[in-house]
Amino acid sequence: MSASKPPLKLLIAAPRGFCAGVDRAIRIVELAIERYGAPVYVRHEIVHNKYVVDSLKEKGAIFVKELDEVPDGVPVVFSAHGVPKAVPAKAEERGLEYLDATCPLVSKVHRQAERLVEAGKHILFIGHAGHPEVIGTFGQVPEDQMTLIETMADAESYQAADPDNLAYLTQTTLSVDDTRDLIAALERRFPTIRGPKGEDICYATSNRQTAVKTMAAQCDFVLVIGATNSSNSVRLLEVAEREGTPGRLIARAAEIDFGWLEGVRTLGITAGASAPEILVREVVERVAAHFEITEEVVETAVENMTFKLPAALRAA
Ligand code: 0O3
Ligand code: SF4
Repeated sequence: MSASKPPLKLLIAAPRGFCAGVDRAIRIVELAIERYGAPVYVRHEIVHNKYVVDSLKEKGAIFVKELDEVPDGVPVVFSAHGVPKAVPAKAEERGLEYLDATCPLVSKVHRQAERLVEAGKHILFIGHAGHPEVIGTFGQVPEDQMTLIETMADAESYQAADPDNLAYLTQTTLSVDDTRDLIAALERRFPTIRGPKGEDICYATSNRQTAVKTMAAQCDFVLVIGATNSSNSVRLLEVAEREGTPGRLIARAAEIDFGWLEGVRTLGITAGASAPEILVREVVERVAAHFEITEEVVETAVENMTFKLPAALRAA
């Protein structure tokens, strides 16, 4: 007779997983393959998730790092994170058919950057160096018009040539709490600095952080499903850890080390905006093979956001 499994309560955060921008970006690649036939090239991972990328590869997508790897005469999709202006300009120069899967909320930040520069402002951009969204947003304006602020030390040490002519913008997937502190420091040092009307941190990022924060307070351990290069997913683990709950970021269920769950009675599960729900179920199933589980959802918001497809794909 097999020994009975120990009990484990699972809390599952809501909202979690795909946001409207990710849904739209994946749909754009799928529809482009239907419309133009395979292969369709995609510049950069469409979203930062290997499972998503591999599924689209199976359907006929080819992923490349740079536009010059795309042969002439085939369509190319730009990823959800956005691209510098030079990228579509180069595609046009080469006569390439392109579809822009940049999330509309990232494009909104691009337009704000352009407008602020037109108004003569110098922009302090709060974000993480090297991230594709940051590279894309910097590529909307002349190089000397935007400065990256990554840390509190950057915010405290930035020397402005014209302190009364500053504005700030942010990456969409930052920590809500850290960004609030950075903005407060900038506003204290530069009282006339102009900020965005709404928030640049998007609804999906802030909703997932609120949900994981609430859930983590009730858990002994948290599993965040997402990639290590996924900014919003990495932030979810940080939020849980700051609530005092240890956790791990995992790409797939196979990465779970059951040593992590020794003595854990309540396990929290969430997923980044680029992680599909099927990976959440995979994790629940692997955990259920070791424990007698009960499942409960911790819901802090209901989302019903959707974004329109590009006009080229809307037509019948
Ligand atoms: O920007 P991030 O690394 O979080 O990107 P992901 O993981 O692909 O998630 C989608 C979010 C996005 C496209 C930018 O806001
Ligand atoms: Fe758009 Fe936010 Fe999703 Fe990024 S995380 S793709 S900004 S909705």
